[in-house]
Amino acid sequence: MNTPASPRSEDLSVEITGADHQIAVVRLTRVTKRNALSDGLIAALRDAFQNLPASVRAAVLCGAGEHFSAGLDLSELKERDAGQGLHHSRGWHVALDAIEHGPVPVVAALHGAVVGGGLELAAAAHVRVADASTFYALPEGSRGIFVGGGGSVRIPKLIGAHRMLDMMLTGRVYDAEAGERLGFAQYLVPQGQAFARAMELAERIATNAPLTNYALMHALPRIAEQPADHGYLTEALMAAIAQSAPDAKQRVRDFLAGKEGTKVKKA
Ligand code: 1HE
Repeated sequence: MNTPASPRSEDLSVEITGADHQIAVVRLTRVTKRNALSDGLIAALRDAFQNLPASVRAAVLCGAGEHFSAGLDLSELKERDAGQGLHHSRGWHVALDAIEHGPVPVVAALHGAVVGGGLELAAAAHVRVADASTFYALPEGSRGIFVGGGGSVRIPKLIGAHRMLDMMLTGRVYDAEAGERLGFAQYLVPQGQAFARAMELAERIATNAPLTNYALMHALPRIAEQPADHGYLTEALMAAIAQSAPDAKQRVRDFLAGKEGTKVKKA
């Protein structure tokens, strides 16, 4: 068995900000190692997302320095045998699941290298904003390893299995523009603006009804994997629960009363 790593809280900062403390900013701060994801940093990410304060309605995940993340800490790889490698990967699954299936939507602000395990981490977020300096790669093939942080499940959902296969076989690197076209990021912004845009989006997400956000994060991806008739039933159950929340009823009343700011506006 692997000895569980102690969380390296000095490599991660968690700041609760925004009106009513509704936004958590979770920042990788291992700048000198390009935010390479050590066991301790993965444990710190897991703890941060499993213990968000109840006031938080949305989170922004970002990296300090020139890069979002250089992926797995390769200096730790050389010490692992097969059994330890298995448990290591399972540890990543728990940490990244705390992001994808946690209590609130997560917006990732990407820049520079989004590479290997860094891309696996970004893929666990719900919305990705990339600035023009962003590049995406999966160099595992050339390092003699495999993805281990849920990337083989999440990345094909973003860009298709055939493109992921090509990236891993050939070492292909996608730039920010191609990455947005393919589906790595939903937003592409000028260099240096990913964090500000991610904060705007998180603040907007935080104004939604919490139960609807929860349904979007937890039911929508599962419905996509269900046979159609199961999906319709899950959708109907989720719709019934979401619309019966007192908060939802008030929102509809506000619109019908013509309250300021409730109309859908052209972008
Ligand atoms: C690292 C790592 C790392 C940097 N593990 N130490 N990931 C990779 O194969 C990517 C490897 N990294 C790079 O290709 C480059 O570092 C970058 C393109 C990301 C950035 O380049 P640059 O010029 O800004 O930085 P640098 O000079 O290469 O690195 C600065 C320091 O960070 C240096 O250490 P120093 O002590 O010599 O200063 C690097 O060794 C260190 N560093 N990246 C450890 N990844 C769940 S399985 C997931 C499997 C994977 O993620 S495989 C992909 C691993």
